[in-house]
Amino acid sequence: MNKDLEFPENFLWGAAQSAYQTEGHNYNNDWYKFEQIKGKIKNNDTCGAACDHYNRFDSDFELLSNLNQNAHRTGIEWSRIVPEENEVNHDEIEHYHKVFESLKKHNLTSFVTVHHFTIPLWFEKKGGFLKRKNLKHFEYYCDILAKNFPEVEYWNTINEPGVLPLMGYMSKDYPPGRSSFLAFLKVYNNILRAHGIAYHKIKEKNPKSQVGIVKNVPYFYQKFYGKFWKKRVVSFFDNVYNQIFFDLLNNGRVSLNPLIREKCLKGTSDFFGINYYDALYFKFKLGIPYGMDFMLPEDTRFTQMGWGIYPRGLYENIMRVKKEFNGPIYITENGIATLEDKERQSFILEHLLAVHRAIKEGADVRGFFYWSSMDNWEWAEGFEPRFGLIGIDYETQERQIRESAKMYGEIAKQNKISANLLEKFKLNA
Ligand code: IFM
Repeated sequence: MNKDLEFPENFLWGAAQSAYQTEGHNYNNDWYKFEQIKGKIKNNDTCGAACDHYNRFDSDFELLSNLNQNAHRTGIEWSRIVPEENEVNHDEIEHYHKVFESLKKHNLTSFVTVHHFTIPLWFEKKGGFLKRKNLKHFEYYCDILAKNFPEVEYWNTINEPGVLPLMGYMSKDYPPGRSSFLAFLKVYNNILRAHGIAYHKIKEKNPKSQVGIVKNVPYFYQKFYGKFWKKRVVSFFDNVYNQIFFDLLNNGRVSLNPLIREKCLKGTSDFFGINYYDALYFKFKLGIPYGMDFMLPEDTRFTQMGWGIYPRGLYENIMRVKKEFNGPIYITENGIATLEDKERQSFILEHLLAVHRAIKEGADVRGFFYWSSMDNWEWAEGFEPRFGLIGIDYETQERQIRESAKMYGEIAKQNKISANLLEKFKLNA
């Protein structure tokens, strides 16, 4: 028999998005350039006007607030604020002031991301994050944000620090489309340093803002690996991709990566943001790992992205962060790309159950942000995947409130998942 599942008082219920994926009309960064190359993006889509959120942010926030959300995660586009080296665009600073005012007006607690994959073209020309000496330009950008936006309540430094190095410098799926292990390592290291820079710059000017890292924590599914050797391999990759962040925040050094030993990274997160989507497993031939897949047990359901749905991984990840990181946790992204909104509703409920279980077992989770507030630009996958609580018609820019948005809004309003809802979806806590 199900009971209502209450969430802690003052729990933040929101949705997440990034600047580039929703704003539209961004023509001065590496992604814009990358999209113009035929074959790089699915269906040769280009981001263009995206959701035209740049012009519609106020009415979009009104929709989210009417859906009972009380927090919102968005981002700032670096190439708007610093369009050329050492040049600040004050009109764009004004624009983002209006964005944050609008969040406030709609009672949405602000979570703002400093860096979410895109870099200005001038920064790319200088070698981007590949060159350590370029970090001074990132510092300049952070300084401008810190000086100009004291109204932001929560800052996210770098969105998913491992993704740009991996997708841009190993798998070639993101700009600059390279494949070099050495470049990957350098960029990874510099992005971790950039996280430290953003943290210190913002705290120096706004000691009261809460600043934290947002890390995608894929769950490396272990069940298939009976053999000692395979287990070691999986845990090695888990260390490289996940564990190093805890070492970094706890000790300012990364044992697996001797290049990173910087005291200034110690303690640089007031909270830990978890992005969670899926579980992965390694494929082995003759004991040698040769690839990764999303497939899990036979009854696994898949998303439009081909990702296997595994809510338990979110629970496991929260419990791991609880053990390794001493501070509040926010689920800064969790969501599904699907054309079936019923599937989105189940996904949300199943993952919220996982969050609730972790809270019940002592995890200090203070908020949940569904990815994404609205359908948007899904990088190399273009516009095909539909992640949104709000559907977008890209021809007309019409917004369509999905049933999942209303269901999520009811949960947010009541600050609980009702027993009736669980029954309706045949779920047990
Ligand atoms: O759309 C992305 C987002 O930019 C970062 N996290 C994962 C999302 C879904 O792929």
